[in-house]
Amino acid sequence: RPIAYDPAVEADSLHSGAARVLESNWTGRSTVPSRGLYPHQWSWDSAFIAIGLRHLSPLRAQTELETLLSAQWGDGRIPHIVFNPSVPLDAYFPSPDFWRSSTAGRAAGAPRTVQTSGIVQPPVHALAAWLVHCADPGLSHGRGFLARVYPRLAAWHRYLLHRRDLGGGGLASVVHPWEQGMDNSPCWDAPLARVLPAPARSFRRADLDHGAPEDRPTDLDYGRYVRLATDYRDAGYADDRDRAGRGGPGRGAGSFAVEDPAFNAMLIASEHALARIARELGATGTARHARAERLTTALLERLWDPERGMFLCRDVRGGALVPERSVSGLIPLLLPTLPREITRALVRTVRGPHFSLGTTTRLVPSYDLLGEAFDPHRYWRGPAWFNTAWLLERGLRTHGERATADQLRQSALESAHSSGFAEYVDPYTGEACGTADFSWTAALALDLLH
Ligand code: 9YW
Repeated sequence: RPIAYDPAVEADSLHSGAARVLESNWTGRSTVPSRGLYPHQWSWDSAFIAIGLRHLSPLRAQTELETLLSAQWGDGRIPHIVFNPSVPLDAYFPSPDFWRSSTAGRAAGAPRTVQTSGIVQPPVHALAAWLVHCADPGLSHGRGFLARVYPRLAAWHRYLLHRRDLGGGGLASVVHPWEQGMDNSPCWDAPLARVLPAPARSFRRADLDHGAPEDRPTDLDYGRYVRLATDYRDAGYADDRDRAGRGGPGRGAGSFAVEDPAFNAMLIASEHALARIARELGATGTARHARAERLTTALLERLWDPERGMFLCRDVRGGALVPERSVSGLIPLLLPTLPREITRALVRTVRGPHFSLGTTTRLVPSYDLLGEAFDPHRYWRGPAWFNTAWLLERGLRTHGERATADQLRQSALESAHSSGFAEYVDPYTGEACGTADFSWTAALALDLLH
């Protein structure tokens, strides 16, 4: 049921509440997603956090991204977690002694002085860097912010476009559900079914110390996550395409490879942002815009489903599209140069019965309301998240869908506030799920407020 809300009265307290969350989750060089559940630095969290932090302190926002980029590997990958050495090993699983980045990742150029995971997360960083720059161009120029981050962001995109084109069609693949960021999305059920789960007794989940089991992925999911990560680590985190195909179903590194619409849309949006950064630094940026266009064409060719009116995931190992509707398939709305008939279809789908934005749902659910696997409380199998709301709001605005964008913005602000900056919410009621005082919820609410 919608909660009574007076925007004028609430804006102040929303602003100060969000600032308080970001202040208390700041560690000095970066921001943790949540003090209890996620006590390290996460890659795409930091990008979203920087986007909000720029309104409070452009310097802290720049530092957030610089800290993340200083943990970049020699092959260009930005790790999905940068570990804080002062946090006890058992506070989060998988911990640094599981990933063993500085030894197992040596051939891939893992840093020696900082411990990280060996997988990646969605490449929203160049977009974040550009937005952070725009918040205070004077400070940015003075500190040489863009000049310092540009080569690292370019290497990151090079890694994804060259080492991760596992399907050979020009798009980047993820090799683990954690890489795409929507850990237990029903889109992974079929591709993951090929993966032999690691025995439950071989690891200890720390997440259940903080989250309700019915809001979190299952033990069986975790067994498969652990197997995939272990195999990738034991293969030295190598992304060689031939090796990736060899393990065969159920065993060996490379049994999971998926082309995901949101991951690739963020890459494309970031490539456009890199073009702007290049121009700001005195280059033309033309080649980057052209590459973004080629990627947009590949996205349409490989992942668009005209019948469902949205993008789907491609299971690279199985060789087919995954017939599940996830919010991921709506996020390409973010792209400025999509053909008009595609954006129209996406807007119809967002408002239609599978996502029901503006009719029965307040925010966009992470998964198909009519899908068999839908669960309004279980993590990425139905609940609404604030980063996807932010991406969609931006997409709707980009394509002139002002009324729907305004509506989504208003609901996101209300839900962020009334849920205590929850990690995610029930898409129908806005009821808080997961952990409270979640950093990207606070940061993106702050950004939507401005
Ligand atoms: C986990 C930190 C991360 C997010 C992911 C989200 C979750 C980690 O938390 O994954 O232990 O489940 O799925 O997108 O970056 O906020």
